[in-house]
Amino acid sequence: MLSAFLDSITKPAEIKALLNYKFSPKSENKRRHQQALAADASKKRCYDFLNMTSRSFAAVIQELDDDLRDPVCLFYLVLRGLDTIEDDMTLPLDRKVELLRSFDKIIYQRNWTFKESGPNEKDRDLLVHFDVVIEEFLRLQPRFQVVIADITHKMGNGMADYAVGEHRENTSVATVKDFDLYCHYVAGLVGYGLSDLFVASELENKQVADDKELSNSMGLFLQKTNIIRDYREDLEEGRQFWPREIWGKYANNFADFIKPEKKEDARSCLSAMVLNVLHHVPDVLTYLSRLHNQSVFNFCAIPQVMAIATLALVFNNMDIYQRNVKIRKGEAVKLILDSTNMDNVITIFRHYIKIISQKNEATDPNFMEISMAIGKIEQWIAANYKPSKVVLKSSDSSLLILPIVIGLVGMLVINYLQHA
Ligand code: IN0
Repeated sequence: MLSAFLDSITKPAEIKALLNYKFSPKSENKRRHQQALAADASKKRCYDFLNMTSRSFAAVIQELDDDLRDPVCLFYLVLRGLDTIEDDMTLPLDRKVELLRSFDKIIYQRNWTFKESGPNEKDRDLLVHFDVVIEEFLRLQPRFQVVIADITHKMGNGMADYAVGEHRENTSVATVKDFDLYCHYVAGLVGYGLSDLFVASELENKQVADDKELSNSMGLFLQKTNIIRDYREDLEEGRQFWPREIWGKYANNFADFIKPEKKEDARSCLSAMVLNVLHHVPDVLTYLSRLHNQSVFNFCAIPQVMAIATLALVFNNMDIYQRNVKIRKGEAVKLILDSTNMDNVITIFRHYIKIISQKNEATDPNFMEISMAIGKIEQWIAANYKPSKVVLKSSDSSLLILPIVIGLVGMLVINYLQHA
């Protein structure tokens, strides 16, 4: 926590956001939710799993309105179970494929548990106690159950196809089309399922679920950004998600990009990957602009603004080939607090698109195409958003925050002296 403050020490707005986040009172939604959990031990175990598997995203799920909170929580846990099986390199392939293809039936089997995950699988425990998830899944209204089972069926089979080597060339995803298909299975389908859950809850209009392309883009934008960011980590774990059709233009071997002598090819390859992701932005903004419910809007907008911030951070950033890069906690918290309406979301996207534009270099082979993709995004914004009143307070907090910064530095000095 202290290090999060230190990382943002020169960014008063982020310090303010961190303090705000830490000390803000609980929302009405969350209070009601926690009261309900106190009276329902079995449901509480599901939320404990949720909080274990994803810290910050779990908080966002728990802010959803009552009708959607449990369905989305269970959807998330079921997908996490499926993901853990897909991810596990210690499972024999035929066993893995059998599980993936039948997972939509497994979630209806009371008392089913799974102890075969590798010891290092981080969500092994979730599958060991999966009976808890299944029990709560079976308590959902059938209209929610069918959505979750339908997506689980499609995703499990898509993952199984990839696991047996379809759409791949050796260890690598082959074409951009294959890349889009893989991301559709693991993330686009999540967009389909969530949109169906929103509509089933009647918190959103039918229109939100009808436009499949937009729901798909919501997932692809997140997943592709993660795939770029995680180059090094995935490489070390023997996974390759970047399509050969893109990286093959710049190297013979996917691992070559970590070599110092390949630096310029690595730069070009990275910008080709970022260009591919930028194409999804207009769809993302269109989808978000169609949402009506406040809790659904926050839930959907937060991961998307995190992704555009991450994309701006990784663009032209050679560090991704050496280590994990992440946006500062203070930056993330500021984005979470700001993502409450479409005007703010547009302002945020504009900000990061501008950063990408400034990092775009005329010597890059993708310079022109990136400029055009950015142009398209700006056109979308100009056509759909009249320049409205400034909604984000920008620098007016910098003076207010000064005493706080001084206080923090004081705390640090005291802390240091105590331990010295
Ligand atoms: C998600 C998505 C998600 C949220 C809201 C709307 C969505 C619409 C379409 C597709 C996905 C949508 O968001 C989470 C965000 C998340 O988990 N963030 C991590 C941080 C990180 O870096 O991983 C966190 O721990 O906070 C997401 O990434 N995915 C996801 C999974 C299930 C559900 Cl129900 C919603 C994963 C993925 C693969 C991108 C779909």
